[in-house]
Amino acid sequence: MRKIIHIDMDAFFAAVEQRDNPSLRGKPIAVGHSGRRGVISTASYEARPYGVRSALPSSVAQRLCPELIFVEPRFEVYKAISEQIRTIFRQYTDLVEPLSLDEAFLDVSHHKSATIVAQEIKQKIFQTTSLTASAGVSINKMLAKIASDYRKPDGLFVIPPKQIDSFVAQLPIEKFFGIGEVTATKMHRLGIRTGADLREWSEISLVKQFGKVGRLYYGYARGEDLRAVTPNRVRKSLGAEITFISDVDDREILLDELTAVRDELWSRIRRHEFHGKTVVLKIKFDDFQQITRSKTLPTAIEDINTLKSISEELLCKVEVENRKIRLIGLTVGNSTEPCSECIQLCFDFEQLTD
Ligand code: TTP
Ligand code: MG
Repeated sequence: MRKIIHIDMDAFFAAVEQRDNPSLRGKPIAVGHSGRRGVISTASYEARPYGVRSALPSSVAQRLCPELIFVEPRFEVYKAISEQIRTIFRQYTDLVEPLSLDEAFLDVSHHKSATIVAQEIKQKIFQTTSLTASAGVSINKMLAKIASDYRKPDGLFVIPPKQIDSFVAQLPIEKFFGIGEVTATKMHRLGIRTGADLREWSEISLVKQFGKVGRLYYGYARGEDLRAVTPNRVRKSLGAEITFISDVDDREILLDELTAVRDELWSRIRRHEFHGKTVVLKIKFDDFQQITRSKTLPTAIEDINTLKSISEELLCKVEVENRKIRLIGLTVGNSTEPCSECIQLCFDFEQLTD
């Protein structure tokens, strides 16, 4: 049996704004543009009793809650925090499936207690970001997602296997993950209001009413969801590169630069515990012509000396004499495809040759 956690930050954008501006704390705020055509991204918990919520036009929100304070979104800040929480998730499992900036599924089946992991993650998120998150714990994604919503904000709710049947039976169908407003309305029309009602329906009749997805609903009514937690980013390669402030035409200097790129790449490889067999050297000339040279080993590169000798060997294969070079890059991957995720090193040429 799997152990799945769903984590979701509370009033995410709004909580961040209240964190960073104490004068907004305890007040009804909406993150979004206040203009006539503006739409709200989210609202603080103080604004929600007025009916102010995500995706509402700003003008409507203002009418519902006259003292509502509008705050412009700061996406870079939300993205940075999202990265911070994902780093915490990865301390517990590789199987992290982010659904958006502020929520993710985690498969922690290899841990003894998913509940303790969820508690620890909530604590770490708070220590690191001063923000609260809610967590749901159960045996599959659907139940974990419902559970995280159940005790918001700052909640932790566990649906243990023995309680699944009774929990699902009393659950209003609009609370099921994946049943949106349109489906819920249709179900209401059919007299399906709770999990128990849904359970009365055979698989074939649900498919007749709702199409293929009816099969999923049939499982939902029984607390079943076989979907795996799938990390959506499969890293195919890691790379580093330098664009020179002024073009380089000296092999010795180029070798120095290659060393700097290689050291940066190696630290990334270690950080990501990446195992690649193919090294690709990329060189861009001053006329923007770009060439690559690559070598594939029978096994993954596990030490920096191998990376060093291969990268220098590849550089020897490039005719650089009498040509000006503006960029040098190295990638390690599993295939010979060029790097999709190279990073630009932020130091300039003069500093490197000191
Ligand atoms: P949610 O997790 O749906 O909402 P929330 O975190 O604000 O509140 P809750 O405590 O109920 O989880 O979405 C996360 C963020 O995504 C939210 O803060 C703002 C953004 N968002 C939008 O920009 N538009 C939308 O329609 C929704 C639903 C969210
Ligand atoms: Mg949220």
